[in-house]
Amino acid sequence: RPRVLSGIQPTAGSFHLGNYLGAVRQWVSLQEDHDAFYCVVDLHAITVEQDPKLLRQNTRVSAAQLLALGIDPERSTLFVQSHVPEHAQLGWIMQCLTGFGEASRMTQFKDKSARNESSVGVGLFTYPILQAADILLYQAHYVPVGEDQRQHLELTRDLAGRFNSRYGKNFRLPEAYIVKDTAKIFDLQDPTAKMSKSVPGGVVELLEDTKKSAKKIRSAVTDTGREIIFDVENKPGVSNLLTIYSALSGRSVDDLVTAYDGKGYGDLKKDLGEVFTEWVTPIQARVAEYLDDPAELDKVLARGAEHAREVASVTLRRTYEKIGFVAPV
Ligand code: AQP
Repeated sequence: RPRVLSGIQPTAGSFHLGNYLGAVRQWVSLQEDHDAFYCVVDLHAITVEQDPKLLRQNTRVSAAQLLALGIDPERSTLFVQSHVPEHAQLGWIMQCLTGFGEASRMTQFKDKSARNESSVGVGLFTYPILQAADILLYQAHYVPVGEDQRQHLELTRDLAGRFNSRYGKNFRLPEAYIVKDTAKIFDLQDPTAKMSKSVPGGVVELLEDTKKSAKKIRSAVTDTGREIIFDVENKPGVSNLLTIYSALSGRSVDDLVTAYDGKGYGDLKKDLGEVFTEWVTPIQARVAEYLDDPAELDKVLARGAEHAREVASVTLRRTYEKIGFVAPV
């Protein structure tokens, strides 16, 4: 079975709709017929300052959300990145292979560092290189992510190719797995920008009070005119709502456009609020159940890490050998 790997940061506690529709939804469907590895990337989280207590809590909350959203630990390997030290170890090797100029071209770093001018650490800069190590350790065929990660995936492929040509074939070149319709979910207040936890306001969080989400959806910025049609250029706000509605309800965008013919933006938003609430309420309940038993949750994660290490350690050992490190006796 082809292998997939992906990760999600535990920084905010709650995932948002962009994380779910852009990535986690695909994780759930891919586990059916792939050898899937999914991790909560806590090493990535500390590229910006974290409160230790909150980080610990949010890591468990993230794992609980993945389980509640449908990741089955019997079928997928679910683990916490810091439980598998090979990530940091291969991360160093990948850093030594990366050009400074090459890393400087990453647009996510440029955006994030522009927003946090006072506290930009080197870790934020090298983040995509650690991400490359995350992927290459497992020899993943596919990496299910949102559109914002495409450039990082290209870097991963470049680094893998460079290593292979310098030291001999060692890494599989992974492909981004990006589902076009939901590749980029937009902010409800600014439908030309991606929904992102660092720009709160138009972000729908899975774990917030559903009344709050419904209100955010009701007050989403829509476009001039009155017609409910899918037209990303001219009607980015309405198109974004239709994308979300379609993904959550399973109805096609065309079907929705027909159903809302002659109705107003207000109707669409009110109904989408209800669709979201109905979808997320049982998920919230399941998250609470998983968090009620953190010892059991930790056990699931420990089992995942054990399996992940079996795979990761083989790649790391081979990589050390190719580089010329003397193996310990
Ligand atoms: N708006 C989005 N649309 C589609 N996919 C998205 N992803 C994130 N935002 C959107 C995808 O979610 C996965 C997990 O992402 P992450 O752990 O890197 O989270 P993030 O990038 O920190 O999430 P944010 O909200 O985008 O945070 P900031 O503001 O820090 O960048 C990834 O596959 C990502 O593509």
